[in-house]
Amino acid sequence: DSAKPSAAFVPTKADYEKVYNAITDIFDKEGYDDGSLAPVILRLAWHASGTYNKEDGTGGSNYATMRFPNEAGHGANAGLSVARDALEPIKKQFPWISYGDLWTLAGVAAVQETGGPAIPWRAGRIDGVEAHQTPDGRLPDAAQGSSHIRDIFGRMGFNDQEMVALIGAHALGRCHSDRSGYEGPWTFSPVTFSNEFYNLLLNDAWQWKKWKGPAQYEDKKTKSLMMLPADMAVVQDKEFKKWAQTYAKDEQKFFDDFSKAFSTMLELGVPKEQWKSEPYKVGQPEAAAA
Ligand code: DDH
Repeated sequence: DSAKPSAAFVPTKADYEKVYNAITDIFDKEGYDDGSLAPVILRLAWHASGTYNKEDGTGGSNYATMRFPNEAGHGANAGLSVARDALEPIKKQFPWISYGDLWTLAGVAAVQETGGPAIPWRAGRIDGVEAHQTPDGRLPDAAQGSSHIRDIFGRMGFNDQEMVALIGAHALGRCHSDRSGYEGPWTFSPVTFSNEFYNLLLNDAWQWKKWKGPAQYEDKKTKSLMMLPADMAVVQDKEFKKWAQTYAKDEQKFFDDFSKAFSTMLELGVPKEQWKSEPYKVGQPEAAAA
């Protein structure tokens, strides 16, 4: 049999670099929050991936099931249409990329372009059908504490260290009263990826915010920063606190551990045979990618 050349377009790393560049072009948005869509786009990548259940292999980024009304309507996903809609023109421009690959690559870009570590990533997710949607309740509830966090992230296969590293993403972005009900940013620089979340959590004085909204903390000094009950659990739990102290002291260690855990998170639920290559670094200078 003579092998017929396939007519299908086979994207290379250079093609994903083009998608990456198109994504970074939409981040800056004057008048929106703190001037960038990067935080809400990171949240989309995480919520698309964090539904994974290691017991039965369901959920995760493979099928991009948040495209469907049922999962899009889960309480935890409130507000993420902002991120999905912002990425839609890029899907139109590069119709060959799957939604799962697009959303996770956009999460990589959000971390990297706000000054965070390089996140190894690879292509291979496919678009699924409505039946692939996961039931509500797989993402964490901000009102709860460490045992809930261990249940949720343990179900994805993560250990204490990885959980604490992943939650450090709250250096970025803010809460919106019309989305989650909570309000305000975690840090003074919500469009810079850093270890500030741990520093503030450990070193600032926190008190319950007096307001009609859901129970959340505010910093005593300026009353302009916030922590969720689930964030506070990171210093209330002895095992978690050890890692928060490590990451507050050593930003490079946080970056290294976040990169590993987040890269793993973005791959949850994707069958091995679907991957098109080993993970690589997109959007990084060649020297760093080598
Ligand atoms: Fe988160 N997060 N998150 N989070 N998250 C919210 C916003 C953002 C929890 C609750 C909330 C992670 C873990 C947890 C980001 C990234 C990550 C909001 C506010 C709530 C509530 C939503 C709104 O009102 O707009 C809880 C609970 C947990 C937990 O671990 C127990 C993780 C692991 C990540 C990650 O990226 C790896 C980001 C970024 C935002 C800011 C979004 C924005 O629009 O700004």
